[in-house]
Amino acid sequence: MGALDSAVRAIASMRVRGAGRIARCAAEALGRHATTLHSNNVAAFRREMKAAAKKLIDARPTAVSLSNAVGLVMRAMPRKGTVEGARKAIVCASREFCKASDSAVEKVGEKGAGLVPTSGKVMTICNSSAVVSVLVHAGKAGKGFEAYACETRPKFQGRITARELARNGVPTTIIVDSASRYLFDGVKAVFVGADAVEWDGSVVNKIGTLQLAACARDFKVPFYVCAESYKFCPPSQAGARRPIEERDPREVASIPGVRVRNPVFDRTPPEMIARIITEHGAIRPRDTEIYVGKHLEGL
Ligand code: RI2
Repeated sequence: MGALDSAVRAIASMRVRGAGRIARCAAEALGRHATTLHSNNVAAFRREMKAAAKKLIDARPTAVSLSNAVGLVMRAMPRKGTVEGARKAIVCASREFCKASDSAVEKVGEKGAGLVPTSGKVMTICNSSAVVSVLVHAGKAGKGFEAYACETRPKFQGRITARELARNGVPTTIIVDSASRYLFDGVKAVFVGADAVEWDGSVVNKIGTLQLAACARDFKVPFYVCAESYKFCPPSQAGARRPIEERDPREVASIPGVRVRNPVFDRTPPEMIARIITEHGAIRPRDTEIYVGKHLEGL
């Protein structure tokens, strides 16, 4: 199997997962794919690259980071000139995206650490590298909070979070998702990642996120979303909602005669979100359109 198809398969099967990681995996795959093409001219090269881009975007439907990453790499490709020139442009844009993405995760960590409480519990769900970055930065800065990681059925990505935090010295407790409300007493803030931030500041993230937002609202504690700029829906998607992926029911259960549903994301409305922490600083959800206009122009 070629590098492109193996990346598509890794993303679709969730062997590579997390909105940032799938974005970087797709960008890298485009770079590698460009080096394998033997197109006779730029038009043919562009056609083949476009087909590859579509395959990658179709691998998972919800995380807008995937189509943004692909879009950012593809727009570097010239319409004219030599195949070599076009190839170089793609390889270079692919590297640039991955470098900028790694640095954005780091910056979200630095900017978000200041919002982490100095004591009490901080709750999170799933595995977000942006959230882990925030909590690890806060832990290193000497904040004495304790992280509560929801295990995140059905794929248990919360266990990855728990391992990553513990490895970095953050005191961490793992709980089943349904224990989150019972154990919410003492939670001072919730931090979650994002697969997509829509034009109005609504956030699409791992299923169960909305329940944590409701707990945060009821207990009057801030609910923070950690999202690099490429998790925001581009201006071309203003007014549109991201499709919510429903995966194979067998990930949840197989019971004869019983229908199983497996939606893997939910949508938290802007009024339940205190701030969205980006690599450019923390913004209010209602300022999403302004932010997108500044940082995702042309996508
Ligand atoms: P980072 C994940 O989706 C989770 O929903 C997580 O919050 C989000 O991506 C962002 O992750 P999945 O791929 O980019 O596990 O912050 O379905 O790592």
